[in-house]
Amino acid sequence: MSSNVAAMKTQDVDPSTVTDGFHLLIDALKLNGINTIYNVPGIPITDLGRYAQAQGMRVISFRHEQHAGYAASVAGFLTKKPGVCMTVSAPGFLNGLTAMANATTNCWPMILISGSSEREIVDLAQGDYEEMDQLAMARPFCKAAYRLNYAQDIGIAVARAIRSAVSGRPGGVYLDIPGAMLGEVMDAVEGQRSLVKVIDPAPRARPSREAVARAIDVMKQAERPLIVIGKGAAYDQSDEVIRELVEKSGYPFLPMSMAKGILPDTHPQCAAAARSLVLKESDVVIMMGARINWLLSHGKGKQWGEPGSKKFIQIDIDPEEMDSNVEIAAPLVGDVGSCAQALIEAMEDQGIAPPEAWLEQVNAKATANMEKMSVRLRNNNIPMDYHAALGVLKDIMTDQPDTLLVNEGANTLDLARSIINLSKPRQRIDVGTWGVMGIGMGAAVAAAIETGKRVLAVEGDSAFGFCGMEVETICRYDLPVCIVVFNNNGIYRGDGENWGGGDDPATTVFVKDARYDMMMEAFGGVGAWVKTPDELREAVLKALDSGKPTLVNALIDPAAGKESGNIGNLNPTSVVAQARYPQAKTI
Ligand code: ADP
Ligand code: TZD
Ligand code: MG
Repeated sequence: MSSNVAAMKTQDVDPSTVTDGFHLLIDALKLNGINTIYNVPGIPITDLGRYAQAQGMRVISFRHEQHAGYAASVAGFLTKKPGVCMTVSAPGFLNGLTAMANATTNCWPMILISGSSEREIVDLAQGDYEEMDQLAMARPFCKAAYRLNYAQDIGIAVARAIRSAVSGRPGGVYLDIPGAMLGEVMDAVEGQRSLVKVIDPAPRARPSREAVARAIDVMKQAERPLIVIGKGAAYDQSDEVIRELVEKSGYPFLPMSMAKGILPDTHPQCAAAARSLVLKESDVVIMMGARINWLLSHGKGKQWGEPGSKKFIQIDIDPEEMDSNVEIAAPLVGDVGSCAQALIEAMEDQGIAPPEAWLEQVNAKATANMEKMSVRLRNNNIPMDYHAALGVLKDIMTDQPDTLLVNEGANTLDLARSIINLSKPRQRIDVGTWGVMGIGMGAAVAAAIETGKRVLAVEGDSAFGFCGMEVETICRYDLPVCIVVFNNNGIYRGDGENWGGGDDPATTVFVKDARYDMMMEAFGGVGAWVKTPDELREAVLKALDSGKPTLVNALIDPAAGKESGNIGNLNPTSVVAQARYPQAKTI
């Protein structure tokens, strides 16, 4: 800070010759193409939000920081630019921290900017307003954490934050903003000169020639090959190259949930409906921007067939991901686009084509499973079950491919994921790697803001409860979001009983037939309460047609769901518990 400007009084200030921390931060973000902030106002960042809006940024204010944070992280996933979440100190910061940790876990770029209290007081633990050593708290949950002590460092700090968030494996970055720094005054010309534009923030990373040759050798041996496509591939935005690799190789492919739509789910090589078969029987698996984590049983166990029966080729930007769970026969370190392109070129004239018998086996299984499913989707059971409701939403999404899908819950998630076909990249946003509940409304807001498209959010009633207050945010910004709450009166099922026989309700049930639709009406949106597939169809079509914030409260049979959806096997149990509670066997 130059001392002559530090002593200035308001009446002496010519805003064209001086600037301050507030404006430098806004200028630094804008210079780097970041034009939206997801935030909750309060000391010391209330004015920062106002000034950002005054300077032409889009500032979306939420009711709770966790949802602002989820929105920022989803913006990062959709755009490949870090989404920015802004919070107040200690409690606001901690509310946002969950979302930043979730972003890091999902490899989504996000910057959490939090105001912080007086450093001198915090460091001596003298009890400042909202005192907390935020920088230290943030570190374990992000890729990098920086504190901005002087206005002159804003340019470089924002540049570092952006590069840390998007280069290599993307993730969360924390930027600590002591309130006093925002008010620091600086010469305008010096200030402008201190800003940094990040050139090529996430450089393409090409795999080495040897690594590509090794992968081709493995592909040549394949008799039952498979490509697993993950959300790292969706993030990479190399949609055309991925498609070319899949089609040139002729390999069946399995999309992980947020990779659905890079190639349409109806593509003839899509093996989603034969998932168990391809995981078990394949002999060579190309992992493309997908980790071999719990979502894929760590690449081991019954699901993967005979031990030692597979060879893995793994494409990932992060070399440390290799061999994390199983041996990787051919690691390809680089971005998905460059690795896929290198494989396409090296495949030429190598005679790579899967045996017909394998493709026929996969197709036969997929067709049989789809036929079985299509009967269930057309049922007219009263009360309505998941399948009937999802049959309706599947048809609507097929007819309206420009609509984005947000999805969370347990049964609501697992069934919607497999039933609703998608045909566009980055069309689906869900609970991600952690299976986190409550991401839905933040994701819906970000999807609408970042793409300008319609959003259909299919939410379990429990999942919705984690973020339901953000319907006010959706109404306030008049976003074209249609929320469908699958209301089965509870977590997994709505028919649980108190095993002690007391008056308290079971731990997993909610108020019966709750009117979530009225929550939306409370803020001026449209509510609908539906009990049949026909009513559901009419309400959702009307919502997507009008673009008005809408909540469709869909009554679902409380007995239709399974404990924990498809992952009930992850619940711990014991022989003692089984002996003590005979009911445990029946859920
Ligand atoms: P899914 O949940 O869909 O299986 P994961 O989140 O487990 O996907 O895996 C995503 C992987 O993609 C991570 O290991 C991450 O390092 C990687 N990744 C992220 N961006 C890129 C990119 N641009 N190119 C290659 N790999 C990437
Ligand atoms: N808290 C958080 C943040 N994430 C979680 N995943 C959970 C708790 C545990 N949990 C699940 O894993 S799914 C779920 C919870 C509470 C809700 C399932 O109920 P739902 O869906 O109503 O959303 P269904 O259709 O009733 O199964
Ligand atoms: Mg439920």
